[in-house]
Amino acid sequence: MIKKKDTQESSSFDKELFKRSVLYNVKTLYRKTLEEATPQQIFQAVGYAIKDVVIDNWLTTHKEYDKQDPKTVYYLSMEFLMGRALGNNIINLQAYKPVKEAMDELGLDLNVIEDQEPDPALGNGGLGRLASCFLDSLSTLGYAAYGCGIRYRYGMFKQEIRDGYQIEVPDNWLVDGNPFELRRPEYAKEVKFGGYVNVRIDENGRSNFVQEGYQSVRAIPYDLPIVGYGNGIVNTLRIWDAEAIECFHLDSFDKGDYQKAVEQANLAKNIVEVLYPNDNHYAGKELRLKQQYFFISASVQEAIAKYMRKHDDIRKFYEKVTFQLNDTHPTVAVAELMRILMDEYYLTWEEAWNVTIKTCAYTNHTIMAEALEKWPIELFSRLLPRIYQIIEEINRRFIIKIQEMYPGNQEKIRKMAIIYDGQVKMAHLAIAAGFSVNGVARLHTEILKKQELRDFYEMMPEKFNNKTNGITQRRFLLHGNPLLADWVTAHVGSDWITDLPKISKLKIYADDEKCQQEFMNIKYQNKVRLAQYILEHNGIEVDPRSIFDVQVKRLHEYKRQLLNILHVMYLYNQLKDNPEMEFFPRTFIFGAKAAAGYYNAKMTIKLINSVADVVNNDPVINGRIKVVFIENYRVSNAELIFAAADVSEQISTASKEASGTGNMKFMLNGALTIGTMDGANVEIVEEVGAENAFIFGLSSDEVINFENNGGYDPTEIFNNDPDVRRVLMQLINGTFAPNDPDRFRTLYNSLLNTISTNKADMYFILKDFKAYAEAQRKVENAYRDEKRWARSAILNVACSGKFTSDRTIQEYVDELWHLDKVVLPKKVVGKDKT
Ligand code: TH1
Repeated sequence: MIKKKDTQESSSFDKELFKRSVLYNVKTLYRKTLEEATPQQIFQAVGYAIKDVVIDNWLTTHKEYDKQDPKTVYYLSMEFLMGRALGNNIINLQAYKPVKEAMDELGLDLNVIEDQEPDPALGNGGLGRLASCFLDSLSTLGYAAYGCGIRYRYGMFKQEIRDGYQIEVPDNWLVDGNPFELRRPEYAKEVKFGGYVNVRIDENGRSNFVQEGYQSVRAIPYDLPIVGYGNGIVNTLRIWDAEAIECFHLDSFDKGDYQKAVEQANLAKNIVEVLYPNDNHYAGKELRLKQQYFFISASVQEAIAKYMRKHDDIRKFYEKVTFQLNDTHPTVAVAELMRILMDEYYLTWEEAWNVTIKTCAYTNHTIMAEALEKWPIELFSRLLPRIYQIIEEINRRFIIKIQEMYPGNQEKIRKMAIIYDGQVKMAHLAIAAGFSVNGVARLHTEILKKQELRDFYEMMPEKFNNKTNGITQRRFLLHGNPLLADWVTAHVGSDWITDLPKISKLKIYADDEKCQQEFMNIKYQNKVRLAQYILEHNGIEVDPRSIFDVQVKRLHEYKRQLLNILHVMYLYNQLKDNPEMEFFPRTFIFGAKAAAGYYNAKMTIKLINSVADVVNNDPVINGRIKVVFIENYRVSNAELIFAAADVSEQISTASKEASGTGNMKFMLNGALTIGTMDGANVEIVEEVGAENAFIFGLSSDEVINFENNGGYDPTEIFNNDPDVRRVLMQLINGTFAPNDPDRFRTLYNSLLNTISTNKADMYFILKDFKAYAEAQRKVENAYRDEKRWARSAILNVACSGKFTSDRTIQEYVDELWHLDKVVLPKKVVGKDKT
């Protein structure tokens, strides 16, 4: 094995001090020796020891920010899907080797300790994980940034599979305490809900809008350190907890109102209780709007207070601050900023508007209609009366602008107004008030401009831009796949860790047979590691020599897990008919959480598990097809899964997946993509070449065309294609549900029945089926040629440079945020440049 260069490790890390720190923590936290401590207690002790190291850098960073006063981005997001912090912090401190040695010397296994940490899962999927990758990149690139979000008591639910069905179990991630967080009660903020708006004359004789008769909660910030890689920079993820206000500011009329006090206490308890487990879907719940305003009001108040500690002219706020809105969920920030500027700093409307439109920018992550946030006026104005008033005025002025541009055009107002048809449309507000509207992949941005947001683009083309998503190679290669990381470093040096495009130097090794063998051997070892995990968690034995074909992502109809499992059923039928046919053994691996109330998604999970039961145990199949559903897919097991994948399933209905980011993680780990020309797949194929991927199916234009003309007729395919017909009939004839043949009727209906769903096969599964099966045949043939496969896989790694979130963040900085780069004084920077 080639020896790894040691340039990735810090020379400044004091191993002996660290060991003493761990022992001391075990003693003072638990009154125990190392031998007596439980694994969880040892994790806590190690966590606190790491935090100790981080804290020094955190302090220095903020001292330096104070001195240099750099412009700061506030990344406002309802979701941060952070994943475990311990291993990541150690990696970014460049201390993995000494910490591992320290643990070895104490008789501890660092992997086992890392496994004790609960995944902080304060997000659903791609949107929340993107926010977390962005924070990693911001720190690593040396930009001043805050992530602002909610400290949900319960994050994304834990998924258990019982009898093949998903069961949701509460994720009490804070039970054992979080060693990395810092409670900051000195920065608490009051957030007000309800009541009514009054005009008051203040002591200076100015008339002023005030909210009265409200209920309020206290927002308490908890800070989590975001450690930059090897540069000593530590930014902050600030997540807000809610506490009841014990002495409330009620009017004299309400004093002693016991009922109100109880309601106020309940409000505080409920508001941060749980993350809504809906990905790409808007449910319109009142509590969700409360959550949004809660963390936005607290974050905006704090951003302004922090600015005013150093500056005196609030009119220049935008010179030092940008608010990036992660989808429309934080869009009330626009009105909250206006409110504070006018009601608390006495700016005129025009002055406040000038600040607001230069501060706020909006990222769109989806064109799915069901994800659009539209709040009923009644609910919105009752909960946020002053905010609603301000939005009404923004709307009034926006409509005037529309009329100036399109005189007499009522249609434009109907389509573009912020308030219309009894609803407040958050996307329209974000577009009207932001200086930027960006999509998250080139194709997605083009669809926004040409279709979804066409009217807005025509009116304000200068606001629209693309920022193709990215991922952090530090978590998804350096931490998640140490074997491949070391191999890459041995061949091209360690620059890729902070400069991913350098990984392209691997290209020259793609045709080198020795390198191909080494690469395939590493992939094999990672497959053995995952096979072990599957055996432990599923009790299923899988063959690491089979093709590992993986689809892991949220369960959603547009992502088409159903297409994947229908194809497995089709392969099963083929092998049953013709047991002697040539067939390369394949393991189909799924991992996905379904929103708790999403029936078709949950039944798809049941179907996958039912097919698994039949196929895995059929002697005719004899292990040549295995189907595995990995329970509780989350960031920590994702790292194992990407490392072990041969085939990456990215098979969304073209136009529906705005970007995807899992696709990039697979590529970075040397899996080949089978996918549609959707989202960032387009750019992945552009980088790696179509010959190193398996592209199939309708294009986004074709899909949109069908949709604009009332869909297509799947019955024709059903009638004319016996293979498809057989698979569909198996959904309703008990093949996979002998005791309840009707179990999958709803899935069958979603594909064929125009009566119950109005539109059949809205996601073009039957339309794309044949092309998918053909692409899968090509996958199998390609895999038989091991050298060719290895070459393609190495090229996927080598061409993944574009998809680092470092590149994405640099584009945001250069084109939108214009942040100042911060450099720390030499002594705190841990990086050993030898
Ligand atoms: C996802 C998109 O579906 C995905 O394509 C993209 O890569 C990712 O965002 C990051 O940009 C979205 N997640 C959500 C979650 C909610 C609402 C809308 C979207 S879009 C709750």
